[in-house]
Amino acid sequence: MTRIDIEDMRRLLKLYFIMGSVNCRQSPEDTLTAAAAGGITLFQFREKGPAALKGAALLRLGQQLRQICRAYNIPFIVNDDLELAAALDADGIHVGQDDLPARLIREQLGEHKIIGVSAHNLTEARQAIADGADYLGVGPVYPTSSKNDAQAVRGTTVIEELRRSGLSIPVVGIGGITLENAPPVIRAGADGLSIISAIAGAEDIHETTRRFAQLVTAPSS
Ligand code: 3NM
Repeated sequence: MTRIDIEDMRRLLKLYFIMGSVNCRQSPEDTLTAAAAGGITLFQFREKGPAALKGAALLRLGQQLRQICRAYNIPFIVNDDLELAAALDADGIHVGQDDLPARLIREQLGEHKIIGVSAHNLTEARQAIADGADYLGVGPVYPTSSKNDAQAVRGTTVIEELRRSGLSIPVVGIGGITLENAPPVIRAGADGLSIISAIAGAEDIHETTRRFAQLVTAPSS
């Protein structure tokens, strides 16, 4: 099998929901089901932090979330953990700058899995592309409380810089994105929005997701 088509990747990034059990107000299964029904296009299982599940409980939750994604035909990405990604037969993996380099992951996983890389500047973006990344997560665009070790807030400048430099790789903006502040992220050249708390922490997850989905498909965004 071959690498994911670049335009298919762009479409999948439109509304990229990321979540682990620590991000949820209700059960993770109900949270993901509501977001899936509301129109997310891609999901990342990101079980991080001191209260993160481990071992059998981690695997069990991963299997349940994987099932929900299958039912809604939403590709399932695992954050950072190659072993877990293999155990869950994930569609891809997302890595940060401190994780295994994308080049090694590509060697291990082969061509047909999606590989995403977090990039915070042009140098990291170019390296990730050379290493075989299918998409970049660029952030934090706005202040976030969902990532303890987040880098300095950069607004939309890095996304703009990337596009000005002629890099056409699919890009998703991440960090503090809400319904109110999302439009500039798309205008800057991102293909989509990556969101944890504005969806996982919403009072009405289905309705909030539906509004995000409208925003990323609206011709004026
Ligand atoms: N990565 P929220 S910011 C997982 O800058 C993650 O690379 C970031 O969560 C980066 O939507 C972030 O709740 C957290 O702000 C995004």
